Amino acid sequence: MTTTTQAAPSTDAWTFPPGFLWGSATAAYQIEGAAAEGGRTPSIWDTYSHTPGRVVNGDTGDVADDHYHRYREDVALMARLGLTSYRFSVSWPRITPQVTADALGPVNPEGVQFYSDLVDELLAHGITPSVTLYHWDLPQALEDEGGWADRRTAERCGEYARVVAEALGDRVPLFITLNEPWCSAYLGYASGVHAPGRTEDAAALAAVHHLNLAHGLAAAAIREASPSSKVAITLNLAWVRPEAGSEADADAARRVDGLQNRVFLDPILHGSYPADVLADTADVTDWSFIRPGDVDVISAPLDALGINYYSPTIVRHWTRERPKETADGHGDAEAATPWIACDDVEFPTQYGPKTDMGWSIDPRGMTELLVRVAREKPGLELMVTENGAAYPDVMGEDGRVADLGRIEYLRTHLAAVHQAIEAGAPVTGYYVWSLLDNFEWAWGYGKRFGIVHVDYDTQVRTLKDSAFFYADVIKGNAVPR
Ligand code: IFM
Repeated sequence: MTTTTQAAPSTDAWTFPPGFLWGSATAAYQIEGAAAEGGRTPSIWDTYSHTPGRVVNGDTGDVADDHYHRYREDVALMARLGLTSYRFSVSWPRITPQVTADALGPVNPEGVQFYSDLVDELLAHGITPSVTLYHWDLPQALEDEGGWADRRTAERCGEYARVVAEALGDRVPLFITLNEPWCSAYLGYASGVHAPGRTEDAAALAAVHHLNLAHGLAAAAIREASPSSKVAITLNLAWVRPEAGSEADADAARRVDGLQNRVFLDPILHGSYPADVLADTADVTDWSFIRPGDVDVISAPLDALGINYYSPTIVRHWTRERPKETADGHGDAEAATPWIACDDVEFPTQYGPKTDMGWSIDPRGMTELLVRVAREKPGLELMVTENGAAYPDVMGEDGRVADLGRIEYLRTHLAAVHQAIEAGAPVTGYYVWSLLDNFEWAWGYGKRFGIVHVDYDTQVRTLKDSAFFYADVIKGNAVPR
C-alpha cells in the first residue's frame, strides 16, 4: 500500500484545479420509477425487489423518486446547486426491451427519447452529462438465459452500448461502461444479496470475466459510434488493510485485494488476470471461459477511470475458535458471502464513527486509492464517480434537514481528494452520491444518501444543509479546512 504526505495548511481552504468537475451521481433503477412505462420491460431488480424477503420493507423501484416524470424539476435543482456535471445511468430495458441472449432486438424510440431529452435539459442548464451504460438493471430476459455467467450477455451489452453512443454521443463527452462490476458479480451471483440473488461461486467468477469483457466490447463500440466521447469504467476499489502485522493477515489482505481490485484493474489496465487470483480460485473454476483475445479487448486504452470510495476494508485471518466477525456487512459465517476462496478471512468489528450503513469513516482510503492507481497507471485521468454517506436524516419543524454528519463526511473526503491531487494523482472531477435520496438496493428507501431530501409520499424535494455546503464548495472551487 502507498502512503502520501500531508499537505501543509497554508490558507483557510483547499482550492481545486481550474475546470475541476463538480457533480452528483444517480442510477436509473434507484430514481426513475415508471417501471412499466415508456415501453420498458422488467430488469433483474424488478424481479428481485418484487420477491418477498429480498428487500427491506418490501420496497421496490416501481415509483422511486419519480424522476422519469420529474427530471426537469431535478435538473433545475442541480442548476440551483451550481453542479457542472451530472452522472446518470441509462436503463438497458428501456432501450432494447425485447433483448434476448442471442439478439439485441429493436430499439425502443421512447426509451431513447427520454435520455435524449434529459441530456438536452442538462445542456440547456450548462451541466455536462456523464452517462453510465450499465448500473445493475440487467434485462430480466438475459438473466433467464444465464445472465452475466453467460458470455452472450457481454456481447449484447456491447451492442446496446453502440445504440446509446449513436443516440447520445453527439452531446455526451463521457461514457462510463459499467458501474462497480464487483457488486454485479459477487453480490449478484455469490452472496445473492443483490439481484439476481444467485449463490453460485463459479457463476460469480464467470460473471467477473463477462463483465470485464462487456466493458471492453462496449468501449470499442463507443469509440466507433462516438469517437469524440471519452470512455471510462467505474470500479469500487477497496483500500484493503490487514488488521495486524501477521503473515496470515497479510495473505488475507492479498486475497481480498485480488478479488476486489486486481481482478478488474489487471485485465483492464495491464491486459492479464492476476495469477494469484486464478490460483486461489482454482477449486471453484478453471477460468476456461476466458477465450483467446479476450484480454486484448478488455485492455483497450481507457480515457479515464472512475473510482467509487466510501469506507475502508480491514481484514483479519479467521480461525474457527470463535464466531466470525463481518463488519463489512456481507453476512455471517454460515451465509453465502461475496468472498470466494476466503473462508478463513473475516472483517473485524471497527470502532469509531460510522454512517447509517454501518460503514466506518476513514477518508485516508480515498487518498490512498487515488494515489495507488495514479502510480500504477501514470497519466490515466481519474475521477471520483461516487462518494457520500447515508444518515438517518430528519426534517426539522422549520423544514430544514440539518445533516451535519454528511457535511463533515463530504468535507473530509473532499480534502482527501485534494491531498491525492497534491500527491500527483490526476483527478479531474468528483460526483457526490447522491443527488436525491433513493432506492438503496436491498436496503430499500430506509437509507438516505441524498444531499436532497425526498418525501416519498409527496415527492417533494428539499435541499439538505449538505446541499448548501456543496453549493458553496462548487462556487468557491474550494473546500473549507
Ligand atoms: O447506492 C449505491 C450505488 O448504486 C452504487 N454505489 C454505492 C451506492 C451506495 O451503496
